[in-house]
Amino acid sequence: MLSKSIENALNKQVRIEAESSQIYLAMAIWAEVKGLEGISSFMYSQSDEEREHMLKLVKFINERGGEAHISELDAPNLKHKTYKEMFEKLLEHEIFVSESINELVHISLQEKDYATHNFLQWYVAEQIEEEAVARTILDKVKMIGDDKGGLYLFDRDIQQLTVDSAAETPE
Ligand code: OFO
Repeated sequence: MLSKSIENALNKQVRIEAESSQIYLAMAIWAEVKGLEGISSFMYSQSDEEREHMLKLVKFINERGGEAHISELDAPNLKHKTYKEMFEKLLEHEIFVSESINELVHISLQEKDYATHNFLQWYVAEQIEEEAVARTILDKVKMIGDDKGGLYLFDRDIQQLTVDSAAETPE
């Protein structure tokens, strides 16, 4: 059985995952209307993943005697000056999510809720992976700079990254 404070903290994370999904959906749209098809499909699949992260939390809360709460979401920022700026925001956002997960891990230990602590390890590992992907992408984006040919190839290659990560998405 979840304590009220753990239930509230997990529900805060439900909202963060839902907002992450919205943020990446907005990024997918930004890229799609600019004809950056690869980047856009990468963002669509990131958005789907975040929804899965949210659902995993929802199920856990409900299974442990709590009740998942779906709250109102803030509208994501739709303006990015460049695709580089967009990927910088993606990394920044993932770092924010990691900090939030770390805080949850901390609370679960404080309350000696080892089941929740154990459940959260999946998110800890996932965040390491997501931050690493975001950093690798950003390094490539920085390397490309203003080179249009580089952007063309990057947009093509990132599509492959989407296919690869979808193949290994955990349930
Ligand atoms: Fe990428 O944030 Fe979910 O966990």
